[in-house]
Amino acid sequence: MLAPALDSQFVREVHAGLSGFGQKTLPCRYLYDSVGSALFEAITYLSEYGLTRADARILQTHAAEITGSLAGPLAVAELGSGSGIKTRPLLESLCEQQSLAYYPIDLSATALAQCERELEPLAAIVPIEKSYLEGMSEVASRRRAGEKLLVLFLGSTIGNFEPDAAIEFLTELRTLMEPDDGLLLGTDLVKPMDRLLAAYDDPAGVTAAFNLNLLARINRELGADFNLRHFHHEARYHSEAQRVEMHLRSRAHQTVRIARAGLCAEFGAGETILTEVCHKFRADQIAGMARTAGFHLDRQWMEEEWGFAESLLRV
Ligand code: AVI
Repeated sequence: MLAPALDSQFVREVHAGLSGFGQKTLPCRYLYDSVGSALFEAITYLSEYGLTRADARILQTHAAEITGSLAGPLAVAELGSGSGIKTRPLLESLCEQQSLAYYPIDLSATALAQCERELEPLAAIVPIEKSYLEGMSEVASRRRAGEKLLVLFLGSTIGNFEPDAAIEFLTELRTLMEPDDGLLLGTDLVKPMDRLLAAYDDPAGVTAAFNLNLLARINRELGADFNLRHFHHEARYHSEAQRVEMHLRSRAHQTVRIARAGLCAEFGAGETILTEVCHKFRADQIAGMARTAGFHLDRQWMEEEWGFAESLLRV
């Protein structure tokens, strides 16, 4: 049985990730509290991090083609809407053809409010403050007979899943969709290691601050006493796994007390906490991943300058 202190999922996951032997880990979704979300937004403006701009360029340039194959009554659901800025060209193109229902799904009420402000006149916006799959169940229950659904999963967030979990997630998503529905999936492509390492360890230290804020969040919310100066940010690239890993490396042997988790976590000098995995894809792998999850690849748009793909998958 869990001790009474382990009463929230955050507490339980921090406890599980930082106790015991082996690689310490923390789930990457906890990077995004209000400070972390603001720091992530800042990352998207860094010259070293071209991912978000490449994603937006594809949507801007190819909006009409992307939406052209989706005639008929349509609803759009977006997983992790963020501010909604990137989505604007797609909605603009779609609302020229018809009136539109748009369901942004996000755990952050702040992001949903911002998204509503950004996109309000373009569509009937129904914000859903839930996890992606819970939100999608709600969308499935609200859709009208004969209405097709376009699901947007942009920004290469799929790359932050472990490969098996990505397939499992896409498979579950597919069960909430109907024949002829579309999934627009954004994926960052494999590129030279020096570019990737600069993107995840920028010289201004914004990504370092984003990563270290996770420890600050545990201090704030769980009464821990992490000294942030005793850890440093590290980005590693594993070419075989095609992924960047973000770690927090302990500068010395130390013990950290996490009051609400009832835990004293010990860190050896040089020991790391794995906080995020960011997979990079080759075009053929995207089609394979789609097939395994029960989709087929209908069309694909590439951005060559940074190296990003937008794929329209069909159920
Ligand atoms: C949200 N996600 C797609 C980002 C990425 O590139 O994997 C998160 C990120 N982590 C550090 N920089 C950006």
